[in-house]
Amino acid sequence: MKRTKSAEAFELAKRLIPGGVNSPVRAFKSVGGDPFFVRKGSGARIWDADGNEYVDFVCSWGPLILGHAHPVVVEAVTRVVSDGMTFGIPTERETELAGALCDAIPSMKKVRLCSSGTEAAMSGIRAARGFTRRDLVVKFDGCYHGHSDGLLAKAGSGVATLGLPDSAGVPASFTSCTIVLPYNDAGALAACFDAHGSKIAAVILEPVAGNMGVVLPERKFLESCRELTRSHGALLIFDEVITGFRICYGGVQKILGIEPDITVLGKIVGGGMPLAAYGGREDVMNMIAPVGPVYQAGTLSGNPAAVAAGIATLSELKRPGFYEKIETRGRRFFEGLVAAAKAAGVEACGNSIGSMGTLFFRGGEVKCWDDVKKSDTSAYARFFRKMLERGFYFAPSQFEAAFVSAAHTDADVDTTLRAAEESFATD
Ligand code: HOZ
Repeated sequence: MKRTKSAEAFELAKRLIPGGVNSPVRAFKSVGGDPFFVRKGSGARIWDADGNEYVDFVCSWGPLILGHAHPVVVEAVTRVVSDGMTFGIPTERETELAGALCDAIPSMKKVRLCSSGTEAAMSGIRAARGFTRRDLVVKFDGCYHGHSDGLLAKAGSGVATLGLPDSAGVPASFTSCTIVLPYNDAGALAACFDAHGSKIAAVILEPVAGNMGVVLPERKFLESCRELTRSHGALLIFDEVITGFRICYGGVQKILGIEPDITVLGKIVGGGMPLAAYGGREDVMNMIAPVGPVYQAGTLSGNPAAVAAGIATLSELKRPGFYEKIETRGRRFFEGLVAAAKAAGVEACGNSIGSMGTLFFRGGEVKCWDDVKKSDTSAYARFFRKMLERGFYFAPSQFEAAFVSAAHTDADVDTTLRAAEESFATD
């Protein structure tokens, strides 16, 4: 595959943009080589600056559950932007989207729209601290809740990919209120509450982790999160930026049967535009200004184009059988990847739920970051490069999820699995 135009674009970008990318996860640092530059997307496919075509399993890191440039979403956005791109004044559609989110997620009685998952998670925590009048926040190793200062402690996603324990530029005092525990470890959480229970404002977690690769929660762990927060007067925050509307219409909390006090949303709810949200209990959300004293704001919050994309996307997700279909395809895809690896004698295991999953290059089971980090990242890098050469784009990191969209067909799954078999056979 020739990528000369991408190479030129990258050289130019590097002169003007740190690392040539506007988010570190876009660099191919851990898989070798340089990123390609994309020009166009349609359905399950993207095309780079040199005209190479790829089947896309990154889907912009999760938002594109309908695939690229879905006509209903494009039409909705086009219609809205011709009437004005931003007002900084309330619009009726914001209430419509808020209503759709609260209807879909029963634990969400009120919701505030903002522009990014980072902002939503940061603001959800601020609401919890304001409500409880406590400072400590518990997060879990390998979970990623955006790049706000206090949450850049043992974070997943690009932080894990680059092997950073935390981030320079964050004063130690900012993370001194963050306690990091192992995911799926109910005992460690109980011990933490024994020691600091009266000072903990919130426990925040991805109820299904997607930012260290996909890691599924154990029932007992989730129940402990709920019971311990409740009994100690702390709040439970589910970061459903990835899982919201990914596994079912609403949060994965619906399937898990556990209700948090606050839910953080992003990605799919913005239909590919910059939109995120946090919401939950009415008494907690009434802490937010202008009703209460917790300040959070944004010029582009509830942006008309982003709201239109979100509403259009949710309306498509409501179609009967949408999730059943995508789940069946996802299962076949992720089980097929693991089977292909094993058949070729490659040590691998997989975690998946619905249309999101990760193939880990290690045997055994993966239940927490300590398990994830024992994966053979060089083997993942070889897999990534071989698949890319064949026209299949996976995340450029072992520590991320792959996504199947409604635009991926059974034939896409078949050709990808055949390419994976070839890649493993030549490893
Ligand atoms: N949650 C995304 C990847 N796990 C973040 C994407 C980004 O940082 O650009």
